[in-house]
Amino acid sequence: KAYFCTSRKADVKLFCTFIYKEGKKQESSMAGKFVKLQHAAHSSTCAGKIKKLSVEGNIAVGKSSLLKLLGNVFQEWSFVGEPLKKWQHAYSSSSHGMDNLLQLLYDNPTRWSYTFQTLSCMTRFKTQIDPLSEELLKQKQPVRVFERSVYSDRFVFAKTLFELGHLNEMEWSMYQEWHTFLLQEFGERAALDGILYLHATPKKCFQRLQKRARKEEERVTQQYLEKLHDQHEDWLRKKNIDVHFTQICNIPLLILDVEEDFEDNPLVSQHLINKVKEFVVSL
Ligand code: UDP
Ligand code: DCM
Ligand code: MG
Repeated sequence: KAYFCTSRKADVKLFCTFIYKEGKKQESSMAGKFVKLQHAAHSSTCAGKIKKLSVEGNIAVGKSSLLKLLGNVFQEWSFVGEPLKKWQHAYSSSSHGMDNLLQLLYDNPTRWSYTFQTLSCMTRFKTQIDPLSEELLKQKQPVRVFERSVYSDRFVFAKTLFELGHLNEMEWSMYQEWHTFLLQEFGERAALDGILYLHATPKKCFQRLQKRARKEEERVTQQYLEKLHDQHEDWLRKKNIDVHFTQICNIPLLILDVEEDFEDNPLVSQHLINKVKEFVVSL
């Protein structure tokens, strides 16, 4: 009972000791219960269920900038940026200057798309099911905001790379199979309560991409952003792609128009903040 209200390490330890002393037979059935309780503690606190959101949108539309803006206002919320560093420095000990998977992806997409999408989705899964911190658990109404999700990994990026011929039939089938399996296994823990969809024209995203000037993205074309834009629209607005995961089918969606710069623009920023606040309260 105590465990539903807190995930403090001491409580977990007590529970485990109890399981151990009860002997082998008890151990397995209690361990099963423990795992269930542990899952419940991932999403519940004494006061209420955590609200988990992802910020979706094209490359360079302004997702990280929005997270930063929200972080300044809602300091008690938890924010999880994309694990980009892990993609730029993947397994460096085993390679010779070959550890920047983002660079490899754009240099030779047909060779590296499957590898990249495997790593990006794996790192994302890990962060999306991460247990809540003690600090977050203490809050009356905890909120966690992710930059992108395992859903956009599949329904935007992997799908696009397949349609462009960079994932072959076998790689796309394998990807879908393990992605579906992981969602079946971790579905509840990876579930989201809402999506913030940042919308701007591909032209604007391309301008922002050039302004940011990430060296790995030098080869990214506006045409590629147009394809990703259409994929977002199909998935989130038109809802005409086959998303067979119940957790994501009818998820509340807030579409934010960010064509106009919000960075360093207090009026536009305040408008976005108000909209996000209203949306989160409504969930
Ligand atoms: N940016 C901008 N105006 C905005 C929001 C973002 O000029 O209103 C710039 C930001 O400074 C960065 C680039 O656009 O140089 C891409 O933004 P971000 O990294 O936030 O995009 P993401 O890829 O995370 O969506
Ligand atoms: N990216 C990708 N596939 C994914 C997720 C991200 O190819 N499943 C790429 C797109 C961007 C970079 O990673 O080049 C990070 O995205 P952003 O700049 O939108 O934050
Ligand atoms: Mg970003």
